[in-house]
Amino acid sequence: MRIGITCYPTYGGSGIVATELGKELAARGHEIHFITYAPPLRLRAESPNIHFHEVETASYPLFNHPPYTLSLATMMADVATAHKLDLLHCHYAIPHSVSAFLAKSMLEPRRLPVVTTLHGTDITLVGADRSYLPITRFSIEKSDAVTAVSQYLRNATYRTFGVKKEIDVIYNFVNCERCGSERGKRLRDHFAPNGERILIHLSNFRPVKRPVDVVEIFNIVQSQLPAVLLMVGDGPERSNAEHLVSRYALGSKAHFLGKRDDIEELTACAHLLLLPSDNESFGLAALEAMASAVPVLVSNVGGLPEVVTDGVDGHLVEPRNVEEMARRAVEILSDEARRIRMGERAREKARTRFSSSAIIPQYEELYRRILSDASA
Ligand code: GMT
Repeated sequence: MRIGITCYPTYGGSGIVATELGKELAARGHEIHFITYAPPLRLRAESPNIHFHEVETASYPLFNHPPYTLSLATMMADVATAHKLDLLHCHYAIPHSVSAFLAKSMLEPRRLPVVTTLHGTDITLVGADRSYLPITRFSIEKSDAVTAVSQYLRNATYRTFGVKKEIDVIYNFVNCERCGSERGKRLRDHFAPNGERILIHLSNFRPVKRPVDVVEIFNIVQSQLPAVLLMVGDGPERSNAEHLVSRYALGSKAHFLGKRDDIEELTACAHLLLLPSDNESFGLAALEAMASAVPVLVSNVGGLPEVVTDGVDGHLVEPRNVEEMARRAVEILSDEARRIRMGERAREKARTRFSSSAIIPQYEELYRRILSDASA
């Protein structure tokens, strides 16, 4: 199949899922065309089946905000025509599925099916803003197929938008062949030369991720056992988290690494991942850690209970309860045999339920379904 994929190319779960999906589909022989304003971050020239089309937005003194949505729609229609695309797959509803609807309308009577994958904040935050709600609902209803990355998100979409549309749940995935605890050895020696326990947090440091809580949790943990903290990513809450690190004089133990490309190695070097978010429709960072046999300590919110089983492959704790999170972290980190068992079960779950080999065929099946509807 020839598939156009649009996503946010910057750091963020939805862009990562879209990019990895494109790479997996290309490896299975599909022709993939990324259509977005910059090359997606995890995309490298790794397959002749992958193409990138940059959307440029012309500025003009009259435009207060250059109309990206329109430039994107035009590029989608152009690429669909020039490369005979079978369908467009949009990740994150706003504004991508609106642009796709425009592109599809421009090309009529030719039929160009549109798949929209909802990721989370496009529904729970942005889509629920009154000014965006009607157009998001419209773009969901106009998509030929809609998927959500968890049952939680599917239900939240029905609740928020009152749409009648059938929404398929297709969980996020991880390529288990690229993950493994052995990959973390070099970095473990580097960050924890004296055998300290390594805690890791990986996010875009938006307030919803609660990176300041991560520092609070770490402060309690390090008072009870030798530990270091790796803070990976960047975003608006980073300076608050850094400020707390200096207030607690944790500078030698807490490392802010910024945006990194070696996520698999970094995750694999950790003994525990912390994700104390206020909300998470799925929690891709948790899944990536689990695939490397790293147990996870996450909030009991959103789609996280669909990914993590409390007491089996990690722990689910009420958000903002830093004392309880710290207690659970110390419990996991002070019993290495139990921690390893949890990590093994985490890896097993990632492999059996969320591996690319389990999930990608679900997307392929969905594409086939809408293409056969389209030709009916
Ligand atoms: O988490 C973010 O802030 C980024 C956001 C995105 O769309 O890029 O992530 C959402 O999509 C990810 C991939 O499906 C999910 O793993 C995250 O849980 C979800 N974030 C939230 O729901 C807050």
